[in-house]
Amino acid sequence: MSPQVGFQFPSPLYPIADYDAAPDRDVVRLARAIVAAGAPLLQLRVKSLDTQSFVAVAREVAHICASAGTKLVINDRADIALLVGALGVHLGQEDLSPTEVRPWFGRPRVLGWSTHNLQQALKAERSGHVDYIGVGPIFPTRSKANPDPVLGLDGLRAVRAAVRLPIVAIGGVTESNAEEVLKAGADAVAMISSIATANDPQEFIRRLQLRLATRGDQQGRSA
Ligand code: TZP
Ligand code: MG
Repeated sequence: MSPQVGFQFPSPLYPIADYDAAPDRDVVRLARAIVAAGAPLLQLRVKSLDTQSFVAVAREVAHICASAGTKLVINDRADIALLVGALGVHLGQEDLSPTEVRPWFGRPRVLGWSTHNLQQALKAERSGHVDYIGVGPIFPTRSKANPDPVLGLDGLRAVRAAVRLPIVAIGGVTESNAEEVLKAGADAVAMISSIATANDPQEFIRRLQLRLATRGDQQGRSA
């Protein structure tokens, strides 16, 4: 099946509000800061709550996103994404597969799939059900339990050369390396701990969005 074209990341920064990484586990507050910074897209990642509590948090975050026009993606759970009216779901390799989810998670809803090597990325593209892929971990990370082997920038370049789907790079991406990751072919960079541990997450995101959005101009000027 030919790759789906259509989805594009609205910003080179894809912030993830992670329940376990959030200060005091106040992921709603963290999401509010991300939205207040003007992020057009936000992923909510909750690994350690029961389903009812996850839904309650997701409803709150969905409300905050809706009031600001921020698009919301729910990690792992397409059912919760549907329930709270989120735009999309981000699935991992151990979750329900895109083939299982897409029939009831219809377009224009967005389906992202985490991939950790070239074979998985090619499979995502061939499936025809995936709107974007996560690729990582690019660098070592502590935000994921049992992470797959680090891909490095060369691994990212190899995936970029092989697939047309939009790529969000994840794993160990920080303010200092984000630009080189984008240069290596990612369309966006996802961050968990850099955002959650920032002194002022709202100010951090505002600054980083500006820096990443103008990086083309800067490269042009220095060339
Ligand atoms: N998938 C691959 S690495 C990762 C996920 C969810 C965690 C990224 O977190 P951080 O803190 O930005 O390295
Ligand atoms: Mg998952």
